[in-house]
Amino acid sequence: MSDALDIDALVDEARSYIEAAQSTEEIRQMTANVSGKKSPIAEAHRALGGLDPEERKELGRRLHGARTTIEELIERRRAEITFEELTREMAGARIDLTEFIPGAIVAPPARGHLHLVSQTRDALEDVFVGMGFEVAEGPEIETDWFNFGALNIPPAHPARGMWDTFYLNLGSPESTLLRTHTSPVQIHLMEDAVVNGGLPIHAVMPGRCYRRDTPDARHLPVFHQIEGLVVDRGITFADLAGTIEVFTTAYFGPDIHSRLRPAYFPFTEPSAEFEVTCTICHGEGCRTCSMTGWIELGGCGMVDPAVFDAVGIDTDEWTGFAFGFGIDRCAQMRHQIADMRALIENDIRFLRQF
Ligand code: FA5
Repeated sequence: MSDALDIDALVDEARSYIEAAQSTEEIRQMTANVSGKKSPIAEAHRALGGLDPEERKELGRRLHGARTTIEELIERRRAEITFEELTREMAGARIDLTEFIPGAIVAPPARGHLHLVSQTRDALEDVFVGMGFEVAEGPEIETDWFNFGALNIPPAHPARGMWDTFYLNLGSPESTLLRTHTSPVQIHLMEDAVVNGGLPIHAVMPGRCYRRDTPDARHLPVFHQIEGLVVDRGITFADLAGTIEVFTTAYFGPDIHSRLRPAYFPFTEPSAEFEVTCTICHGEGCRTCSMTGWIELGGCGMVDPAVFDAVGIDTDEWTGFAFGFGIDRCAQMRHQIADMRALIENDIRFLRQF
């Protein structure tokens, strides 16, 4: 008992029991065996009583050290086992939803795709980029000047009635509004070109527009237009008509043609309405095109000199044309959608067809 090796062997034996324990229950049993009342260390303590005082003091100190070591080993193993058991329990508690959905493992979740209007905007941009146009964008919140004034529509001009406007702070000195068309982006581009020497301009400008229009089969209060602007030397109406026709056949296919009909816009002179063959009846006449065989897509014309004056472009040197048409209307025509409101109803059965 007084041999130091006995105490080391006692600790080693306890250690091997402690390390062998694999569960909370085994830890409980093992603790009783290696440090309980009937454990070898407890017996060694009891045997101290028969020793002389000096020997008892020395051996008592070493036995106390051995007990501390054993208790530390037990606590460390207990912590390890608690962690292992918790980890196992948490893994078991995770709900595997695929168990409840037959075929879920073999059928991955369906992937979404771009909305038809976004796809149409991208396709339109591609056609115009192929024709040599650049793509630009402008703000959706505009001042009165960009949406109307610079476009030759002064305050109280009767033409303002063409665009029923959502004003944001009507009556303030610099009133702001939600743009009613993409034409104000023309003004941004031309002002920028004048300041930074950016003429000539060949650009298209897609974007969202807002009007207090009552929704119906052909109108939404929030819709999309794509604007076109060319400012160069020697530009004529023939360039405009040719551009519209090339675009029409490139986007809608060789059977669909365009025609221009006289119209009025304050920012173009002369102005025209741009129509394409009705894709539903291929020009024969149907309910959608009111038996005319044609569908209106947008407006166009030669840039009015008053607009060039507003932005400071020299009308002796430069001429230009502009057009603006509905992206939603293009999607409607290309995919023969009877009612435009379907585009914003978010019915997944409709949307996933495109
Ligand atoms: C304009 O907005 C002019 N800025 C177009 C323009 C540009 C003319 C450059 C000349 C030069 P208009 O209000 O007609 O014009 O609208 C053009 C097209 O936008 C319409 O033909 C239609 O395709 C689409 N559009 C207009 N309002 C709506 C609406 N509420 N919902 C869906 N599409 C609309």
